[in-house]
Amino acid sequence: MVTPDQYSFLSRRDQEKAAYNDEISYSDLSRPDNNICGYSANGSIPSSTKFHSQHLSSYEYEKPQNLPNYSSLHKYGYQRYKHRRRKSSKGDDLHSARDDFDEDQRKCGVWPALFCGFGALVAIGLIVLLCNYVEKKSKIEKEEKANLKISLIFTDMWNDIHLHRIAKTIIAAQEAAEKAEKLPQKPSLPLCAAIPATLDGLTKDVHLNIEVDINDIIKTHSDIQAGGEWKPPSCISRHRLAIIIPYRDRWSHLKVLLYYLLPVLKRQQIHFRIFVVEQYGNFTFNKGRIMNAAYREALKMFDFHCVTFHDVDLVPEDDRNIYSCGEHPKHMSTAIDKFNYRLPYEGLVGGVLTFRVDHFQLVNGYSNMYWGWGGEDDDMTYRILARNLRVFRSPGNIARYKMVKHVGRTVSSIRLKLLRTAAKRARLEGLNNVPYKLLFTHMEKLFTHFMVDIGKP
Ligand code: NGS
Repeated sequence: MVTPDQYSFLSRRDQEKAAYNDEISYSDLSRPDNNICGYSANGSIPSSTKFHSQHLSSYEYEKPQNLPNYSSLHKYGYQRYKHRRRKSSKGDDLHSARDDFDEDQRKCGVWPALFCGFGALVAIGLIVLLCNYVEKKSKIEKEEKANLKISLIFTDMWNDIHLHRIAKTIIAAQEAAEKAEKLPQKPSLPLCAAIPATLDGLTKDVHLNIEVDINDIIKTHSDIQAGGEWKPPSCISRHRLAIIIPYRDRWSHLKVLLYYLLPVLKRQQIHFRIFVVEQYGNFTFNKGRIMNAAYREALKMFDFHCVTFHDVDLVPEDDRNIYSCGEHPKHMSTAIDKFNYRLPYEGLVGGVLTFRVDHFQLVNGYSNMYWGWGGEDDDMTYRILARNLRVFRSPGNIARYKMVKHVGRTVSSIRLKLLRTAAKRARLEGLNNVPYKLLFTHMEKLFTHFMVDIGKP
């Protein structure tokens, strides 16, 4: 026999078997199955069942009568065939428990079924909706992911390109910086003093008859660059000067000049370059033309702002006479030994004359018309004055020169006549239309040598 407690622990099938085999001790069954309506999941008893259980406590359970075979029992469930006979407290038989049970089933069985069916439909509907929602969402997510992936690809590509450019710029900058670091960094030099402390002043040691070896001069001035350029190593010069020396067959004079002039220029801390311009051929000398030609050629080779036209036969004696240019053209050979260190006449600018570049161009250079000795320097005086410039003269006590004696110069026969029209011709002929042909340029150790063909008179 199975007690009700044991019965409750049996599986549904075993419970049905026990019931079928009549192995339940009904007398010990104090309370009925409270799951009559089948929807008391949490142990709470539906109102109709509660009512029954209250009454069932006093019920007498009877052995089931006329039980169907096990298969039909299994099919319809034990509860539907459990016969109960209810007795009132007064002992009256009211009606069979089966009637109650059937009534309960009518009350409880239809609505739950409908409710369950409706619930199932709702659940199925919800599931279908949920599935659609999930499916759509996953589809959207997939598309979004795909789009995102594409956009990310393009973004990555763009970033790559952009970053590549930035990286290239950075690398180039780094390389430039590294390169700049590797280059020797020259410390910025101070400006040279206006009156250098290296000046010696007047020297009595100028000797024009000395024998000078050009190689000795070159050795002494090995710091002069080929072409005759030099600048002070310890300061930035205040003056970039081109010295133009008109030349013909005066090699001995030139050597003496270089011998004395180069140390003077260095002590004066001038950034200079020396140009020796030679007239080609044996035609009469025209100093004006070759000086104009040399000026034009020198401008192509050296960035200068002062230019000195220097006779080859004049040697400086005093380094305080600075080879610089200023507000007016400067006549530097004021005092020549030949003239007892006095100016022979007021308008003389011959010998050594320094111009600012713009001044020389303003006066249109030298006249091209003076063939032979004399007159071209006096013509320049007129040009300077015609342009409202004055001639600045270095003081005679420092503007001292010695002149090498020379003979055999061809004198210009028309020089005085030309001088009458000097001011008028200044704009018409000169630097602007000097006829010449540069035959060669030699970069000598101590100077640049121009050979020019200026034609003939
Ligand atoms: C003048 C010349 C100048 C010359 C000066 C000094 O007479 O060209 O002597 O010459 N003027 C004329 O002939 C018109 S010097 O003795 O220094 O050779 O510069």
